[in-house]
Amino acid sequence: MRLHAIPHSTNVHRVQIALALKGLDAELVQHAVADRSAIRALSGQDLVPVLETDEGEILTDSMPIVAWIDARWPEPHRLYPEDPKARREIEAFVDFFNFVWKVPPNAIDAARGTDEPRVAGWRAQLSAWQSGFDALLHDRPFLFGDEVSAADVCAYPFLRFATSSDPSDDDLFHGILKDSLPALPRLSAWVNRMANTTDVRDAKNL
Ligand SMILES: N[C@@H](CCC(=O)N[C@@H](CS)C(=O)NCC(=O)O)C(=O)O
Repeated sequence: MRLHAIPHSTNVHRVQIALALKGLDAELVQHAVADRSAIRALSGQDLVPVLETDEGEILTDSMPIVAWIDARWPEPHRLYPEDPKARREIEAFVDFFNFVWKVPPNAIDAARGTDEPRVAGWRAQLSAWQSGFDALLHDRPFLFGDEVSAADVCAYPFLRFATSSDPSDDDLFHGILKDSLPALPRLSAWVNRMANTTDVRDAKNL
């Protein structure tokens, strides 16, 4: 398999984590941020991740790629549980994260320097959601239970910036996350747990 990426991509990181959890390897193909021509030629769109499977399929969009990996390699355990109720809860979390949670960081990016009251409002929203994630971790190690699930894979590449102190990471979007996400205790412990569980090395270069 070949995984197409750009440097510092949070959405690529999700796929790398899923591959690591399944004990799989994929060749990482890094593209320049400013030149998406090869990605477009391969997949018909400009965004990463793009996964080229061994059968020659071209897959786009991080969480559908994670779901594809999970269905194809269910061992050592499912990231999307087979039980329909548990699966639906995790799918709902993933939809919330992709379609709702991602709005404020992008809005902060757009409004920064021009509309500080709105920026403060978006930051307050992100901070409140941190408390909600922290509450999910009461008495359990991962967001939806005792095992890592697709919810953890979805959120970790973004929420890990709550505890990041890497001065060499000058990515603008990561800076917004660092400034906006309080490092609450259970959430910080989860970030460490995820880093150890997934064992994805060199994550800052993804
Ligand atoms: N829904 C897509 C979003 C992919 C996405 O936004 N990828 C970013 C990198 S993290 C990208 O390619 N951005 C380039 C751009 O916006 O020009 C997914 O989850 O994979």
